[in-house]
Amino acid sequence: MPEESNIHIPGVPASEPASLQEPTTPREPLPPKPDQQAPEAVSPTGSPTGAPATARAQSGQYLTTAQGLRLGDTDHSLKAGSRGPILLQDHHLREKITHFDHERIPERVVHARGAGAHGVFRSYGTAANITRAGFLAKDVETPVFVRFSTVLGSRGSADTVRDTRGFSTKFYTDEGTYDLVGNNIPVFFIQDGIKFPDIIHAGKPHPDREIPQAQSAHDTFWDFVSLHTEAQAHTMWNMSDRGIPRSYRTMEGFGVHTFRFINAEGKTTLVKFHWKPKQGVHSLVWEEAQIINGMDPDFHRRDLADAIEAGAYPEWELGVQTFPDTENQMFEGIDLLDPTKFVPEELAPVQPIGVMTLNANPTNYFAETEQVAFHPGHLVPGIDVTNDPLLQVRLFSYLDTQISRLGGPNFAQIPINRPQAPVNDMLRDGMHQQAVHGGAAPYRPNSLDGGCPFLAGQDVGAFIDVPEELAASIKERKNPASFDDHFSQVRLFFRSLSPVERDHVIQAYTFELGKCYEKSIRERQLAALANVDAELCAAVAKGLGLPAPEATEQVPDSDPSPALSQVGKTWPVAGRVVGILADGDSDLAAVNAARKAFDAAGIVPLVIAPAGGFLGAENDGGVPVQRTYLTARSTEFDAVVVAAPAAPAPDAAPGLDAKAGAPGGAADPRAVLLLTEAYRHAKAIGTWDSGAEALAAAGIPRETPGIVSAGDAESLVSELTALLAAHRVWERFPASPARA
Ligand code: HDD
Repeated sequence: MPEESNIHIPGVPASEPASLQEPTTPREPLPPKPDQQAPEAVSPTGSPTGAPATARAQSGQYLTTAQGLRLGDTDHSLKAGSRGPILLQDHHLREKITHFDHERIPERVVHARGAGAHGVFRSYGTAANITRAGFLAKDVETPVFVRFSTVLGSRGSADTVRDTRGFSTKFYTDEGTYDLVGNNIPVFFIQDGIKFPDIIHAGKPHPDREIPQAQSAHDTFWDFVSLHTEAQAHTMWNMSDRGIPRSYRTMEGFGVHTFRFINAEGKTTLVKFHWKPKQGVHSLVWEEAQIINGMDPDFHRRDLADAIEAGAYPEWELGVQTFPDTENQMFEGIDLLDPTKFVPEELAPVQPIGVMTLNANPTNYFAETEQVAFHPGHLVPGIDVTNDPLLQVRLFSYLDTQISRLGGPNFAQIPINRPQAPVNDMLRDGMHQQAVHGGAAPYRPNSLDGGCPFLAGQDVGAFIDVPEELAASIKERKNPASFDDHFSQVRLFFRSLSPVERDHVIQAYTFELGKCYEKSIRERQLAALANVDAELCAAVAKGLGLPAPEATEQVPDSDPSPALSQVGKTWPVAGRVVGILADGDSDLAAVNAARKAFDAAGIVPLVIAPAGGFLGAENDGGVPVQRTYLTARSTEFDAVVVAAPAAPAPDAAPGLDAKAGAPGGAADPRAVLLLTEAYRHAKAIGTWDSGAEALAAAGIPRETPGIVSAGDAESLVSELTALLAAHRVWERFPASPARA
């Protein structure tokens, strides 16, 4: 937790507002109203009476129908004779099959694939001088539910595709539910929400064959992006390593739009939200991402659930960049209402205001992760929206989509969506109504129900819309001129990256455009890249075998933002995974010493051997095997230790049935593949002397960066730990072939 501090608003003297708002006393959340509580443990889930809500739904003593009728047979339909036709009167059969037929609901039109987790947000209180949101007062703890997602793919698509990631957080505050529905990229494709169907139709699979799934590497996407230059900013972030995060746990999150904070005195401040992962910011490399999509399409989902189950709770600090709420809402020449622009951290530092810990996996994917309904219009007193035209359209779209996705207007009554503040609405009836509302007068004003419920004032926590003065204007379909610059920040982003990250961007554009069939689309996108950076354009053009066009726009240069690069920093190593290649001939005492040392550093060591079970004697110094050559792939590990002698015979060609590590035998090609991939993906590799031959078999020179060799396990682990902190051995990446 940082030192407690007041949030500083650039351009506003520190003495204003005059006094720090005293932190409010931590409060117990109010108990939900009876009709807003979690469902009874018994009837909807089938659990025994009195069982906790998390009890297994299947743990009741007898199988029943939905009406509670005990059943004696659920395996045989009622037939006219054992070989005869099935009878219509079989009410159990009809109930069972009918319910099954309706088990699916429409998947989200975007962000269909996701993973969720429960947690808690603890506020530092540092923003209490600029917002009166109760959950941002000092030391207030608020339950949260977070859903991470990809944008383009269907619900069953793979996790590690190149795409934007959603980062949605539901804060169950005692002043009402607040949703922060953001992404892992701080800029968006479009400036006005009216174009959202266009960008999504372009990104989704082609309507004729419905391919490709969860990909932007196809003609319709690049057709739109190349014709629509305001999308270049977001696309550049997608083509960078940010488009392929290592884990949901290692992603930053952004609110994207500028929001408005309102403090107790009614003073407003513009803010941009940032989530900073305490685990560090890491990405995959493209080949790794592609391999994982085949080996483990649930990679991100599994990683999040496993970490939480193991007690390695992921944490993010929430921070804000703050800006004076001026009439033109510009900051350092950047229009704060333009969602295709970000504000470099060097110009407006991110000031921490709280920390979120995800500490529980959902009990039921459908009930929680699938049915959770986010909406940027779920606001609390102290936080309001701005006139960003993208946000304005979102305020319509999210409520609307839940009605078709969740089957009606009562989705707020679904357990995961229930507020944890008292609800006293006058919304009535509708599909799937769960409440039994008493009283006779669901309208205002009324005298029959004693005039209840009453309207609240600001003093008792009412949401009051900011009385924003609007400039005299004419009704028109038009953007302000300040939205016209579509290239300077794209250039700023590209030029802020390290050379190796720029190479990755070049390779990504070359890959994606290489998958487009229409030459005119490739040429048009190259024309856009020419306005971003001549070197980038030339390198991609070379890879595509096309001439590099000249720039057509005068694009202003700006200072680079070093904060945008993921290279050159070090991060915590806890939770990183190291594979130890070993076999029966390995020095098992050393392997066990290495496992212990990794464990002490919070790193997860997994032993990979030719077969499962134990290396050596189970109860006498043996080593348990977690992965076999058949089940392991390099992509699961952040570093590899070679503890197997794996001496290849000089003249033996590796064969699939070769026994790894057999003295004088050929190295197993799967072990060799694991090492070559780990090497190619710039991962640290450690050996004992005995592992040197395995490296040689994989063609890995020992005298290259990130290959460490040590006599004892402890020094090896300490050297590898230092390398892991930098995430990869960056200098090992070759320059892009397109640039060479
Ligand atoms: Fe959106 C879902 C993020 C622009 C319309 N959006 C959705 C989700 C995230 C975002 C993270 C998944 C929520 C979940 O996990 O359930 N969307 C964004 C961001 C945007 C953005 C950061 C721009 C800054 N979205 C945007 C626009 C529109 C939508 C401009 C419509 C005009 N988004 C939707 C939606 C979804 C959605 C159709 C699909 C499922 C849902 O809302 O609940 O309404």
